Amino acid sequence: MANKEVLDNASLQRALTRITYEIIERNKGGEDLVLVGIKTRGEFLAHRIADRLEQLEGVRIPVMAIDITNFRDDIPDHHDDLGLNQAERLNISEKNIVLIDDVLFTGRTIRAALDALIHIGRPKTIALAVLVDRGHRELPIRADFVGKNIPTAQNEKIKVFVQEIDGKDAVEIVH
Ligand code: 3GP
Ligand code: 5GP
Ligand code: MG
Repeated sequence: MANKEVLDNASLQRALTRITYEIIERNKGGEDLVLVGIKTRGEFLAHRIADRLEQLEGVRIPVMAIDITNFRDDIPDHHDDLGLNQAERLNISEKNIVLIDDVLFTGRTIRAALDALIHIGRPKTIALAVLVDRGHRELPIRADFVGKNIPTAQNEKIKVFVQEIDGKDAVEIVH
């Protein structure tokens, strides 16, 4: 099984910076913006984008992390538990949410995340940012901001490395 690097450290940084500019452009300075990172790696990417937003715009955008495992429709016995205590639940009503995940594949995770968000409030808008879109959607879901489109075969896997847990920033395709 050979791994091929598709984003190295520098290109991953550039992709996150570009997504940040696109989010700023869409949200005019970031008013009422909340970033929601999907655990595990989406949470770290959300914090990276928040840091860039602060550097570029001088505003600190709130970040919330959600664990949508319990909301997935393809997991038996799923139940509505976001893995958040009350203090970790931000007020998302009337906010512009950008959902952030590492890899977009079938779209089921995002469907579950939309369900989870609407369970806790009524956002004004929800957009989606992903580092990698690997194709193979099973639902009518698309990303508004994409780091890199990587067409994959069903049996290929994308490996996302983030410094915080993997010791490096990179994306590899596993054949
Ligand atoms: P995460 O960090 O976003 O939770 O290597 C672990 C990561 O790879 C996890 O992502 C895990 O969900 C993800 N992963 C790799 N291949 C697959 C896959 O085919 N399906 C799902 N659901 N997750 C995968
Ligand atoms: P989906 O629900 O769209 O099928 O998959 C999206 C979620 O599953 C993402 O949060 C991601 O963690 C995980 N996932 C699906 N396929 C892959 C993959 O090839 N690589 C990685 N790293 N994660 C994947
Ligand atoms: Mg993920």
